[in-house]
Amino acid sequence: MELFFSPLACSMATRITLDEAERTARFVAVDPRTKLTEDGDDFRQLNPLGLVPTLRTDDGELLTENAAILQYIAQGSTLAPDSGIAHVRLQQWLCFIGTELHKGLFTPLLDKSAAEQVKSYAMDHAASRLRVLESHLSAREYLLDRFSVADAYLFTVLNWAQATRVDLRPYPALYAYVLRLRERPSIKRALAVELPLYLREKG
Ligand SMILES: N[C@@H](CCC(=O)N[C@@H](CS)C(=O)NCC(=O)O)C(=O)O
Repeated sequence: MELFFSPLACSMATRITLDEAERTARFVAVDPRTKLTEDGDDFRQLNPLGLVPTLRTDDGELLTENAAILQYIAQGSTLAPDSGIAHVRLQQWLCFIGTELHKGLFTPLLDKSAAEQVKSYAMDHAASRLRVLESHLSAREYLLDRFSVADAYLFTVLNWAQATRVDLRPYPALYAYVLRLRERPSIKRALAVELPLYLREKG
């Protein structure tokens, strides 16, 4: 498998999941500005949107979209329940993270070209979304009954808060969740690899 990623981007959830599932892949960095891979190839030839994560499977299939890639890697493991209500809850959380948090909140806040009005519109919806998580996590350790790919994705997205005006401290259960997951070995290893790459890329 080959994972096309950019440091600390949403593709970090895939790195965490590969580690949790004890699966290996070749990691190929994509420069988000030039859209060139570290091999010097034009990433848009693989994914016309130029978005990470993109995964090339051992069978040569090209997969895009976090929710699909995470579940592909976690197939057959407890990281992604594939039947019953737990499967439906997993879809619920992956959709919530991908739409309400990733694209709805953090993408405009992190986009240097987004106008202030766009950022403040996104912020208008932040508290209600974060309260949903606060309420859910105040009674549980993970989004589902045990660590799943949804936690890998949620951690990755909430990790961006420190680069934005989103403050997680008024949400004690959510804040504790992030601090707890930061100590999880797979997440520690992912951050140890990707943070230096991110800092180098930022110059
Ligand atoms: N819908 C896609 C979104 C992926 C996405 O937004 N990736 C970001 C990094 S977190 C990206 O590659 N951004 C580069 C760009 O917008 O040019 C998914 O869920 O995988």
